[in-house]
Amino acid sequence: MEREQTFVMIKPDGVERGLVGEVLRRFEERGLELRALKFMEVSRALAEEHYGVHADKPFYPALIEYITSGPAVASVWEGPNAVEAVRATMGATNPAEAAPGTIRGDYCLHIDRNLVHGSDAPETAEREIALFFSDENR
Ligand code: IDP
Ligand code: MG
Repeated sequence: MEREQTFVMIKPDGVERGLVGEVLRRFEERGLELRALKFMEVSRALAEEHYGVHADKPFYPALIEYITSGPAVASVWEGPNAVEAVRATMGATNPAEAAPGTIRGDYCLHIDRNLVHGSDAPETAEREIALFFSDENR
């Protein structure tokens, strides 16, 4: 299986609730390797760029408010099939439907506060890593 990298963000609710260590621990225990880690405020411009594909969705304005509502933690993880491994460890987008044992299934219940973001494909991961770890967003 090919090694790849993926981008993970612990969203502001995860930081606010003191779940940063728990979320990082789950990815580490899964065997993924931490390659970059940063505590940061996500600017409105960065949030809009990151979630650009959702710009025409009804939840978009609330999503931008959510992601910019407090500090977040950005990270890069590497391993075999890392994109899918992270998505499976996070659980379904809607926490109400996420399986117990997943991060979302264990720690949240509402789709508008789902704790964590993980890239959905290797190409997306490349774009998101470049975006969050570019010089101007350091
Ligand atoms: P993902 O985070 O699992 O990749 P996406 O469909 O890409 O899910 O949606 C991005 C984010 O937008 C979700 O993680 C969630 O925070 C938010 N979101 C998605 N769908 C809804 C919705 O129906 N209501 C409110 N927020 C939503
Ligand atoms: Mg997505």
